[in-house]
Amino acid sequence: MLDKKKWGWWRDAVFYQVYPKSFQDSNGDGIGDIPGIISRLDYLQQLGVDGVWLSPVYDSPQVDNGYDIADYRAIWPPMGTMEDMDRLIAEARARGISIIMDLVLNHTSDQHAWFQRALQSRDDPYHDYYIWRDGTPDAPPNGLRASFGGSAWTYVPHLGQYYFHQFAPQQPDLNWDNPTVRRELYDMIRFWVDKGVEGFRLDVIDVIGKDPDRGVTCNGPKLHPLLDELSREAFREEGLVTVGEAWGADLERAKRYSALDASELSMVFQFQHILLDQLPEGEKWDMVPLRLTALKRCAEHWQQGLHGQGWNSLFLDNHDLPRIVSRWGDDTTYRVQSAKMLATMLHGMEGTPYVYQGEELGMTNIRLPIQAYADAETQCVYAERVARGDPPEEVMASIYARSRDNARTPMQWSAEKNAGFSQGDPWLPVNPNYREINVQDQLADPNSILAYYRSLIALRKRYPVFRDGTFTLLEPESEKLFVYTRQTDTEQLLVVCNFTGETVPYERPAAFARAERLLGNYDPAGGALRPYEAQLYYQRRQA
Ligand code: TEU
Ligand code: CA
Repeated sequence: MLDKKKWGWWRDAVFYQVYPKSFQDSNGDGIGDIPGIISRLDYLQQLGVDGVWLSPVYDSPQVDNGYDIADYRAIWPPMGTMEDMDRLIAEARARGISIIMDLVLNHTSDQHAWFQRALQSRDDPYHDYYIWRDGTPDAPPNGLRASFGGSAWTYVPHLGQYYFHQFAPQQPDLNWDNPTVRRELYDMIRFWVDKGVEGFRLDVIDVIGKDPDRGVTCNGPKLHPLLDELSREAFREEGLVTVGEAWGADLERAKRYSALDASELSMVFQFQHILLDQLPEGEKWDMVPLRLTALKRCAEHWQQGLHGQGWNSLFLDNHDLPRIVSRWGDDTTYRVQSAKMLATMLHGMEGTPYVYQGEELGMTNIRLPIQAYADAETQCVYAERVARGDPPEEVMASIYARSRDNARTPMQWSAEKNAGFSQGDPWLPVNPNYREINVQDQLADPNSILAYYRSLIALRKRYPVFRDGTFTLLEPESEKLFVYTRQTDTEQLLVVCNFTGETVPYERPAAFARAERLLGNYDPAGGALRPYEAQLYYQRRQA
């Protein structure tokens, strides 16, 4: 077990993201809940993870599945009670698992008591908790657009003012210029630390320093001063792990976020790799094929750039992204091989890996009729694009590939009713492939994707080179193979991945000719790599 009082313990950790609504329902209402998560802690312990990042469980009207918080200090009743939450923290800790809460600090729900007061009058002290501009109904302050479509400004007639929201109109942005707001948030964070929470994932943290009047949202001028204060006031508690979601992070910014003096955060989720298969000036719905050389260059940039200067997070999946096996692997013929290959590619790198629920099973994307998508973002893009004249089949093709609901279908525990997720009607359909893809079968199969993840996680803990080694890209020009080494003075690792469904000729470098094979998704053979083959080789170095 890791010593979580030691600064930097998270460099040896592997985290697992739970999306509570879809993880395990315990009472048949079709909604995953905290008692359900508790009942699956043994599973997570067996997998070997050190912490769980819990997507929001706070009280919420669920316009955005809990990323619209109505009360930061209460649990959404269908999710359970505060006693359940206390029990989850304790039961997890007893298994060496830290609970990492999701902090949504940029906005609240419009149902939050603060916003309800803010709506009452311009003179209410809570009014200034949010961002308001005077105006007339037909003239918003500027043309800023909200992330889920439409204007970022919503008019409130009885106040004669607009409020600002970067996401849905039901998610008004908090006014970070107001010191009282910041104090409230820091106190709230202490409330959870006192409960035994050991870290936080900070939702859209790179937009809190915004300057909406100048049209600036991401990476605003006040961002780093605010983060510095946040960290000083709320996080410098010994051992807390903090990971910021930062779509706008480049390498220089990430160095600052994850600086070794702990002045800001432990690490950030950056998305440069995730943005590679969309049109540079477009949205995620505007898809282009992934070029492997671009992915490799991106990995090299981050691996070498943060080495010794900051810290990477490593992820391919989360609750906002399509399933990686459907995206960059092959979710039909080579599903098992390609899921293991993608995991090998990622877990061989320097940084803290995050496994998103179901990724360890090779869960895939889903196709639903448009009415069945629960996600607000999906509904918005459909309405907007069909209205502007895009053929509906084209819009649906993008949704099948990119909708956030791909990641949110219920966890597939078994071949039983509703995949063992719920006795009732699941809030979002279960992927019909649960009879072939589920935990129960994979636990019984030593060659399963699940077993492979367990091995990868265990290997990271056995060999320091996974944490410390320098990264060198080999075969940089290949559009088929992703090959790299990690090296320290005493150890070296070779990671070999075939990103195609073809057999590709390949010889290991001489330096690894006698290396030990740690793990792979095929029995080793010489001279070529089979479809989606991945191998990990290890060797001690002579001094
Ligand atoms: O996501 C941030 C965000 O910008 C997303 O809208 C993202 O761009 C989109 O999902 C990609 O298609 C965070 C949360 O992770 C997300 O679930 C929330 O909806 C959002 O913030 C608002 O809180
Ligand atoms: Ca339930």
